[in-house]
Amino acid sequence: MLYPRMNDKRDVYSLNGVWDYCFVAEDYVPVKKNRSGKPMAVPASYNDIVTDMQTREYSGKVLYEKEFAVPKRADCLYRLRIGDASHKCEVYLNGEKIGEGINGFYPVDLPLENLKENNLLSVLIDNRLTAQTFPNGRMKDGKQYIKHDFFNFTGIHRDVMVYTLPKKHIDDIIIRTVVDGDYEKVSVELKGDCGNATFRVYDEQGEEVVCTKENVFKIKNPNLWQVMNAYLYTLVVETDTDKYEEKFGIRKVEIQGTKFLVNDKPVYFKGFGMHEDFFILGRGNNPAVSLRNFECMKWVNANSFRTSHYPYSEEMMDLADRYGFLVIDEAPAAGMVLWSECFGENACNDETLAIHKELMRLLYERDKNHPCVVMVSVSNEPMTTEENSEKYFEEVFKETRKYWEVPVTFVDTWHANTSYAAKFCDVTCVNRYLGWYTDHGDCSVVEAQLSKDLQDFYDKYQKPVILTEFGADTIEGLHALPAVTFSEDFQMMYVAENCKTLDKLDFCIGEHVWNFADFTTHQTGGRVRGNRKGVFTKERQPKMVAYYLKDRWDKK
Ligand code: BDP
Repeated sequence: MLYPRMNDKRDVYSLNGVWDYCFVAEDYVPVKKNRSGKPMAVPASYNDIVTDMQTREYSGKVLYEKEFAVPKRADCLYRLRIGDASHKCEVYLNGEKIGEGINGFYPVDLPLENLKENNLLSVLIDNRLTAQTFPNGRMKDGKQYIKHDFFNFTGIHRDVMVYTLPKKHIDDIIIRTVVDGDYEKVSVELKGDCGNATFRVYDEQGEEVVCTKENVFKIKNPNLWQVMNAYLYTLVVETDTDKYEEKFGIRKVEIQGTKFLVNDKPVYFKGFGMHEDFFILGRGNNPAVSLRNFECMKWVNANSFRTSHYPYSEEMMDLADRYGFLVIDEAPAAGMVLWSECFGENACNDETLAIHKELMRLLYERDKNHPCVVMVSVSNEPMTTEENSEKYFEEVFKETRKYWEVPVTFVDTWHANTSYAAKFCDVTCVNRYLGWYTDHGDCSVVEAQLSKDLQDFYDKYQKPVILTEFGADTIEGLHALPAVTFSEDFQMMYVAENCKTLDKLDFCIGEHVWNFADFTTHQTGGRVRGNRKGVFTKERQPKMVAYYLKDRWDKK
């Protein structure tokens, strides 16, 4: 699956902007333009744009429509690309169904076969979460219940494009770099009707370093893609009829004992779990916000993040490649609680498993060429204390490893002896809120409890460990002596206490503070304008703890 890029063989037309949207009945079919639509921005969620609660928190079907026209050329094929419509969607062109998106957070890429002079594109979204959607949820009496701690943002969240392809074209490019003794082999696999292909590689100065007809070639004295010191080559593949340009980095990922090696050097993961979330935009992709996120992470001396709790935009992944961040690429499998059949339609079942497997494959299709992806997470905090989760995750891991060559994990909230799925992980990833959700306000419990928990995991599985979440809700500007919870003083003490403990555990290879920035959640008693565990505010300004981390991570 190639991202739409414009060149002398391919056109790209943006359909971003103002669309029409409205809520529709269960059996609605968009055979002709719906005249009751109101204006809505794309890409964006509608939830934080509207002013009434019923619209903000609506669960059901939502119709997005856009009229468009593109220059018609007889010599090419037209396709539609929606970066993400959350969650499931059906797509209609001029009243005819042309395909669907099985889940939010993934691109929908469909042929546009019967384009007219003027066209109507209708995207019928369903934002309801059940045990067969990702994330999981539950509908009861028309009401949405969810187990995860982030808002169910709805809308078309990423760019929408119409693009053209030559009739004989490259469908996909898979780039593999082999870093062995001499660090230099690159192999390119092409899919599609490619015929006679030429491969050219340009370095960052724009100098051509390779020009060949062979799909396996060497780069002399290559620059490796290094953590926070990325080096990206540009591969240009040209066939008789088509051309495509893809960036790649040369890097090797390996686990040796308790070490996670990138290009043979051990790395320590310093960074965050995050969310795609910003004022008014909701989950809408915005390059300025993404860049501010990266600049803040670089400033604080982070070197990595997890795409908690769903795949982030392709544009974010491109930026991570360019900055040199290590990314743990997470599937949208959050809130997975029920494997037991007694829960009937509320239980995860074979259908859930089939979709989960397909989402792991689609993640590979989308992200395979990104050097930043050094590990894949199949789920966040599933209820792996349920016996049936063992078989389920065995299959999900097996499927994921069919595609991905990088280490595979999931993020656990249970204990070494109670988690049925911990054994499948290449790296043990654990979330802990000791002194926050347990022993609230008492940082003195952290050291003993955290060391024991992590040591137990290590003793049992002998895998390196990352503390993938720890954090404390904090209201910026609130200070307290002694440090009580929600103050900046407490957050700093809390984070420092966890970090100090990790420094004593040599099997521990990383710390991801929860969260990079404050973010929107559903309304519950424990959340004041959402989750406030950000090291940065929602405006992307540092809280006091950011200065502690900046100093610590500079030295680490
Ligand atoms: C963890 C979840 C994360 C939440 C966090 C919290 O993985 O999504 O936001 O708790 O409660 O268990 O802050």
